[in-house]
Amino acid sequence: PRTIYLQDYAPFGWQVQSAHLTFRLAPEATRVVSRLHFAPNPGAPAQDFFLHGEELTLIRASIDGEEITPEVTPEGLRCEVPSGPFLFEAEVEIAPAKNTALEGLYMSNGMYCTQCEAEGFRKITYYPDRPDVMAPFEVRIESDLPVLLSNGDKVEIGEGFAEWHDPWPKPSYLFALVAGELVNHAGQFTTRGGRDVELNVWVRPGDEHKCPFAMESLKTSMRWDEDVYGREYDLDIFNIVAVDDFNMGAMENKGLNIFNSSAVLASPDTSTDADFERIEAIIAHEYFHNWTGNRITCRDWFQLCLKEGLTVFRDQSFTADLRSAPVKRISDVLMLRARQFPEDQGPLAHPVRPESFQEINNFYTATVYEKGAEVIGMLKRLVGDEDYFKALDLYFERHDGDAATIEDWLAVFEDATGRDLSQFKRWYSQAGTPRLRYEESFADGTYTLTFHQHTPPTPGQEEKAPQVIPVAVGLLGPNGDEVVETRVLEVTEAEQSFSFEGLSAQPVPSVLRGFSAPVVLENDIPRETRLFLLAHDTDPFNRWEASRSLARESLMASVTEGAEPDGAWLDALGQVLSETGLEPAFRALMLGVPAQAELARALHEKGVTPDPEAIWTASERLAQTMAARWEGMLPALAEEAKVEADYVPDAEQSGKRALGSAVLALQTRLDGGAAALAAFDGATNMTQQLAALSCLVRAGRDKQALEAFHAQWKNDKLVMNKWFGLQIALAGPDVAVERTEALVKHPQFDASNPNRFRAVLGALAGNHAGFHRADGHGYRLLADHLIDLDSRNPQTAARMAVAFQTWTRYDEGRQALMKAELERIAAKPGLSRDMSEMVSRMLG
Ligand code: BAL
Ligand code: ZN
Repeated sequence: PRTIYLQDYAPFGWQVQSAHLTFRLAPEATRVVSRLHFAPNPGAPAQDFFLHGEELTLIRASIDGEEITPEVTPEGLRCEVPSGPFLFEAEVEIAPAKNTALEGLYMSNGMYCTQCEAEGFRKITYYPDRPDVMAPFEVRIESDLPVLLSNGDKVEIGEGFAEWHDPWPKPSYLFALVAGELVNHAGQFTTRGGRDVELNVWVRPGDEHKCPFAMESLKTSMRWDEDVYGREYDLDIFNIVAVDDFNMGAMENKGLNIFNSSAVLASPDTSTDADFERIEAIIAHEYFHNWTGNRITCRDWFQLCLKEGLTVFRDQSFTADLRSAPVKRISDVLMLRARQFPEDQGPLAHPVRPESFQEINNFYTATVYEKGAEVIGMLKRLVGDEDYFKALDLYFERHDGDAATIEDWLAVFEDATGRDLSQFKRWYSQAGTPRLRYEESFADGTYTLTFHQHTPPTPGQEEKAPQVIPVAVGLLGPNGDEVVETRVLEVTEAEQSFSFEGLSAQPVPSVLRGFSAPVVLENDIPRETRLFLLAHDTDPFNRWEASRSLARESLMASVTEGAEPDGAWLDALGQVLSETGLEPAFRALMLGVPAQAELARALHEKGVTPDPEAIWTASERLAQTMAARWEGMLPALAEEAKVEADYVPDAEQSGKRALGSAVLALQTRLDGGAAALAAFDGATNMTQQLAALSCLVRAGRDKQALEAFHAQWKNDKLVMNKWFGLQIALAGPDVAVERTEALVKHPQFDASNPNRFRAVLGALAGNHAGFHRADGHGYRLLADHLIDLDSRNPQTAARMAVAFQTWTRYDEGRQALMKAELERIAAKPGLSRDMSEMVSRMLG
């Protein structure tokens, strides 16, 4: 396959002055008639006229009314064109019902929908399908279906047709069309500038009751973007549509966001608190794209982080504002470490702005999204809030309507703040997680911290230069009082010292507060110091971090030396758990212990080959010890976690339920499932029901509860995904593979639905000890299903192949087995470009 390079960027030779599309919808033979007004692009180099187009049947084409016979290849169409402006017209035929890749125009449960990012529009018609070509679109849809939607504002809706006009020039990846038997949950929003906006959440009949939360989240997002970023909505209508078959979470198409139904439908009976929070965040994320992505888009796909990193950062800030900022930060870091660190530290490592790709779909990664958001967070920390918003105002003013680059983004910050960001730019170009270490000295009242940084090599990048690392530091006195409040130190050199004067005694440092940079802190901080920070740190993140690292070390000692869980840590943590002044959600997080995959990574970093079975055993033992040690405390915690009021998925109630679920998990270790059975029977919402079911699965007492759950929810696809996933994700290592094998034969398993596929095979990949079973059956099962899915839906298959990215971490036997599966996938005739790129990168 061809590799595309950032350095080869060249503008398209023409502008599209307007795009007019007519769709005559039919499942097997949809006709798309396009009328595109082109004019030469004055700044572009000379080039052939080439339009992207894949899997299209060309019916006819003309230029200025004259029929032409273009040269058609599997990638597109080439023809001679006049030297001035011209009208290009074409008619093509496509088969949405046969589109299993879910890119372009496809069908889901009898409805038509589209997914065009990144390069799906070329499966709809011939077009310069690249983000720097922007045009206003007029769309006419002809169909007997009752609801016909596209981007922008309504022009006319009549019997069997609808016409839409989007006045905002947009790239083709933001095009959307929906047609189906849908019902709307309607709402209204008046912007602060006085524009009345019609809001709709469109769903299949029967799902109406699952819409109100999404609608409220949308309004809250619209208000927040006005209040915090000064950004208003710019059309008279905003539509959201829920679709069952969708590769991603959701898509920010201009004025017509299309959502995976899992990211929009919510009700207390069927959704957990975590689902509600996720839905709120995704609604916000897609809405925020209207400015960061749509009004200002990306020049090319290498700049994907320009819109995604910024928009993730914006949705994270939104959730932090609405809920608990410390809890949100800890959750985000957990996610970053679970998903982005393995990527950054393995064969798939790539810069936040990659420099080459074969298939752009493979770069919708945790690095582009989550590390991309961390980079924005660091920039804000470095320049301060006031200058950050000054720079953002300038960004919106200067680049509205542009397809911009990272260079544009950084120039805005340089111009608004006077800072030189040339070194900071390395965060965009250097892959890998920087390592940071510090040394302390104290003399004559002066305390000095000396930092050392380095970044290990990553594929294609042997040498790394020092990066700008904002390190938030506070100092605590020997009695636990804070003697120096949080200060952001800018570490820019490989080695660099910072002094604090006028101290009466040697302080205890609290370093990297709030996880101020996405780095690995390599210090072996003494256990006593961590216990001290756990007890006294005023920074909630570092308080949590102290406990987490003690947990990690305790578990690692268990794995490598068979050590008992660390009693001093458990006692100190017990103290924290009984601090009723601390919010329940925070205490619930404190009760979490490192995931088994996190331990595997930590062991690997220490030069120890991780043994998945030993890690599982140590984790189980720790949970058992926690329960026994805190037995006396559990009833009081359970009492505190009780919610008497009607169900609301807000931070306060969710926090209490999270604490209650964590307590129930410990209780189950003591009573073998009695309390969990009672909780399951008495559950009044999905959060409680699923928490109880999880406990029963872990305890191996799940048969009846799983049957009851199935009987209750067999007709609800989203809830059934939980049923499928849970019993694999939480199964013991000896049964996870067998359960997966049984569930893929279940009549309700449907590999063509990405949510169901991920629920089942993703759960297997996430069950560390089960997936890494020594005989390799887990590997083989996943590979079988990836090969099968790749022929129909390469995008989802390739993304799930990352389960193999850590293969070199394990023992020789497992390495050989995983490598063999990767090679088996690679050898499959007709393998997609998506999968072939992923597998070859992992094999190195
Ligand atoms: N642009 C793809 C989906 C999202 O990041 O919002
Ligand atoms: Zn996004």
